[in-house]
Amino acid sequence: MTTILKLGGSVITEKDQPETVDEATLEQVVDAVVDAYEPGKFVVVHGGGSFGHHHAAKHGYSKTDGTRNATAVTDVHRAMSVLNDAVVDAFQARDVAAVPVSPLSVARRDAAATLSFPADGVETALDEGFLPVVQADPIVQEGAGATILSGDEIVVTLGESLGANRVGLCSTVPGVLDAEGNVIPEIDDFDEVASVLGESDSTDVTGGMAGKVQSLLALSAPAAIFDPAALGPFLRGEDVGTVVDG
Ligand code: IP8
Repeated sequence: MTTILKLGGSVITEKDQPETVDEATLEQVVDAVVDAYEPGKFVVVHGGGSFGHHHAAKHGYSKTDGTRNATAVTDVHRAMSVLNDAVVDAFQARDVAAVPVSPLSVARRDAAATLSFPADGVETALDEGFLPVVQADPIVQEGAGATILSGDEIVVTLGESLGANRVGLCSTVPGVLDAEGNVIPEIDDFDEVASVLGESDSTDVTGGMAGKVQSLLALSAPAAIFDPAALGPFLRGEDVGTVVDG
């Protein structure tokens, strides 16, 4: 049983303060993972929050619009690596053998924007008892320079290649909300919820909740979107938040 958990950038950073970790929430979510942790069975992915998105926005590139400016690539990558260090260090401080994984060195999109992210390094890391902590990152794209690879896309591609049984996205909201603000328990069709999937509330170059749901509908395994309060129950096997099952 392999679990892939994405820690949303908005959860573990102060999204409106550039390059600031939300230390209290990071500690809280790492504690919840450590309580359920089994070596070789978990992959953690994290998004950009205030470390990645504002650099990407400043340089004018995104998941779909590329750049050939090398500084644009390194500005985002280095900021994301600082955040990755904070997550890895939080796990190591709890005696979990967390190691960093950076897609920039191995992933690419082809000219049709189809993603390829070889997972053999992550698989070997799992077999060796490590906890891979994978950062959202810029990656190269044929014909476009570099584009942003979101944590949601990483969850989907690794979820497929590792045959993950449980996929969770820990977000700042308790799930996908309907027009009245209630959590939608299950989504299996994007068109049914398109009208309520609003814009993200901060600078977000990868599509906010709509992008999240679209990515997750492409995944074979069901994926849950929930907030930090539901992380412990999710890891204990309970149904929480919104389940996206394409
Ligand atoms: O926060 C994009 O990942 P997300 C992060 O998962 C960057 O959408 C590098 C801007």
